[in-house]
Amino acid sequence: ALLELVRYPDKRLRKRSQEVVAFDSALHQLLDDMHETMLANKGIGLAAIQVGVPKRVLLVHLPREDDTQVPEDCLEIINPTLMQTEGEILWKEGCLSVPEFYEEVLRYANITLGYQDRFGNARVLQAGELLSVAIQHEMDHLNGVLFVDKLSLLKRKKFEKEFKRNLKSP
Ligand code: QAP
Ligand code: CO
Repeated sequence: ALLELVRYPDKRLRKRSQEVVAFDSALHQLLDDMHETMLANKGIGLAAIQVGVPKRVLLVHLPREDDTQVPEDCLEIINPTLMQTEGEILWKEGCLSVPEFYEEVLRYANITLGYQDRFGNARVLQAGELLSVAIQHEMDHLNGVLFVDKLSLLKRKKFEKEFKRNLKSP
């Protein structure tokens, strides 16, 4: 089913999400509904709290060279932990919970990630570039952090200004 997106400045986006302990059919349904919701909104990444569920669950589904999103490419990441990081990279980010705003954020260039899949199996993933950035962005959601929190003071002011303007004339 299609779920409703939680948007800034909703307080739920500031919650710390809880570890998943049950890898059951309810979790699988959540993952499937999150995927449907992400694709319907033209997203490439989504954390569970963005649909109002405070669990440490995220999806990253990057498009291929021809810009299509192929179902088997979707990464389902549960209870992630950063095991290793390397370098820095500036990437222009957006977020389904902060529509129509895009700005550059400083991230680790390469990461090694430990996580669990939908069945609770432990996995390790190495990522660079966009995949690395997307995972870091979604992991921040699990701790109640948004990409706009990571902007320089000047760019944060620009965001606040645009947000207030959009409130008046959406
Ligand atoms: C997070 O972001 C991300 O404003 C995923 O109007 C960001 O899917 C990963 C979106 C940057 C890697 C790099 C945003 C869709 C989607 C919007 C998204 C919008 C429609 C954002
Ligand atoms: Co986001």
